[in-house]
Amino acid sequence: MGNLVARLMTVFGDREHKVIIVGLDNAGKTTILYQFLTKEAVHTSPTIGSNVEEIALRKTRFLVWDIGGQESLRATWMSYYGNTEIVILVVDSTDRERLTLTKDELHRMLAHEDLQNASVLVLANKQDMKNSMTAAEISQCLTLNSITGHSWHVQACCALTGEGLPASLDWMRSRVVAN
Ligand code: G3D
Repeated sequence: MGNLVARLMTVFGDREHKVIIVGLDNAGKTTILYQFLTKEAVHTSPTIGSNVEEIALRKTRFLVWDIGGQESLRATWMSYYGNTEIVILVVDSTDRERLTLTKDELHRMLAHEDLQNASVLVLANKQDMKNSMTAAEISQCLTLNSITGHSWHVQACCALTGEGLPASLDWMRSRVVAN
C-alpha cells in the first residue's frame, strides 16, 4: 500500500521541492516570488522574516521561501537550509558596490553542510535598468566558475516584466527531475 501511494505520488508529482530565495535587501526577491505566482509585478515592502508560497510547474511543485536580506536577518538564513534543493540568489544587477558582499555570502552559504546537495540559480535581476551588469559580468564577479560541488546556472531577468523567469523555472524543474 505504501509503495502504491509512493508511486502514485511520483506520477502526480506530489512531492514538494524546497527552494529558498536569498540575496541582499532590495535585490528584488519578493517581486520575483510574486512574479512567479501571478506574472504581474506587485508593490512590495522590505521582507521582514519570510514569505512562503507554493509554485507549480506542470507536475513539479516547489515550496519557495523568500528570506529577508537585511544585514540583521542574514545570520538567520542558515535556519532555512535544511532539505533545500535549490537556492535562488537574486542580485540587483545595478548594485556594483555590494557585489563583493553578495559573493562572500554566496560562498559562505555553499560551504554549509545542509546545502551540500543544493543547486544554485543566480538571477541577475533589474536588467531593464540601463546601467545594469550583464549576467556574464555578474557570473565573473561572483566567481561562479569556482563552484564545483554544486550545479549552478545564471539567468538574466527583470522581475517587473517577468522576462527570464519562465526559463529559470524550467531550469529549476530540470534540476529536481534530474535528482
Ligand atoms: P527584496 O525582497 O529583495 O528586498 P523587493 O526586494 O522585491 O522588495 O524589490 C526592491 C525594489 O526593487 C522594489 O522597488 C521593486 O519594485 C524593485 N524591483 C524589483 N525587481 C526589479 C526589476 O527587475 N527592475 C526594476 N527596475 N526594479 C525592480 P520599490 O520602489 O518598491 O522599493
